[in-house]
Amino acid sequence: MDIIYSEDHRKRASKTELYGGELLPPFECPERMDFILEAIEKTSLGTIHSPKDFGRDPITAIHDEGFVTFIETCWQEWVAAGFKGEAIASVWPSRSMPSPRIPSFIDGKMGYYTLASETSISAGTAEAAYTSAQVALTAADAIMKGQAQMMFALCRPPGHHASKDQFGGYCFYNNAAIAAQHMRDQGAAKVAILDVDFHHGNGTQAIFYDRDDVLFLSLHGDPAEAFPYFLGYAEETGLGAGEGYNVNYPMPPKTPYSKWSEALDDALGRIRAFGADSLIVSFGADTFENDPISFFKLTSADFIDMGRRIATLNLPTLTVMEGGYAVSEVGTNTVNLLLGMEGQ
Ligand code: SP5
Ligand code: ZN
Repeated sequence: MDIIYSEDHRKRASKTELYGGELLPPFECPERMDFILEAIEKTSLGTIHSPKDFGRDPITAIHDEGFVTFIETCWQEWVAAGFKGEAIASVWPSRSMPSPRIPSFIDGKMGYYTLASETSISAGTAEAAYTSAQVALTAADAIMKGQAQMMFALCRPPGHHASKDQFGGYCFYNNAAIAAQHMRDQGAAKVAILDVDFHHGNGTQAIFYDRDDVLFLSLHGDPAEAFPYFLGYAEETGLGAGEGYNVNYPMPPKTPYSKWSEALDDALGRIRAFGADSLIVSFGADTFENDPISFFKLTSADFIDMGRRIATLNLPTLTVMEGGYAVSEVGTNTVNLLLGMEGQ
């Protein structure tokens, strides 16, 4: 399976994550890619290619124009305001002040466009996020041109928490959603997005919630106990034309693969019943038992089986990298999934 990857992700090198009231080095760091590249090099998985540039239009096909402009200009405005740290939101249009207005001052704009304040914006974030979307688009495009049945988009920063007009959860542009829309525009009638990152893919769910042409399924830590807390419950099944096209599998702490894979099998059955003609896997290695911020109990070997089961769908498949944090196994586990998909 060929891989699309760009060194531009290193431009996203934020120094701070708001975690438990402290500003710590971010879990979502450039070294994650080094672990994955190192593991890929040890296999004969495929060739690594640089992304093409599809421009800004496929990004604004999913994201609000004002939001994209905000991502592009946030850091400059933050610095110009005289702030010394990285850009972090501190006030929101919350339940008791639900204003639809977009403030003109950057501190207010931050609140409008942020969904979770653990994620700081810093120099180079916009450029890295732009290229990450191009990585997903390039891989999707190769599949749609029939150049490959399976592709791996080694995206960083990740994307599945980013909604139409909000960033957070380490995500800025929703790479999987952007790729899904590109597939639709290139002739795929029905696209399924299977999100197996530990966290619920709230951004992807929200983006496609009222649509019946993109089926979204997510296996994740129960939002009552895990980020993003405010979306990802089983009763969220879609809206309007999208009713029945959103499927959530929240699972409790310590869920082992024996339980997790029952949900996977159910999801695969629904993808078959939907009649998807292409599949996007939002893949996070943070379901691993030793992930520093998650609570499932998958082992490295489980990722091989996961890949094998997904491959039984026999669909053109784009795997998009989402989360999975700085333990060296993030490389092994990612490669295991891909090898499993290839039937190895
Ligand atoms: C792409 C992705 O995986 N984003 C995840 C964003 C999670 N950010 C919030 C992390 C808070 C973790 N709290 C866990 C407590 C562990 N003891
Ligand atoms: Zn995650």
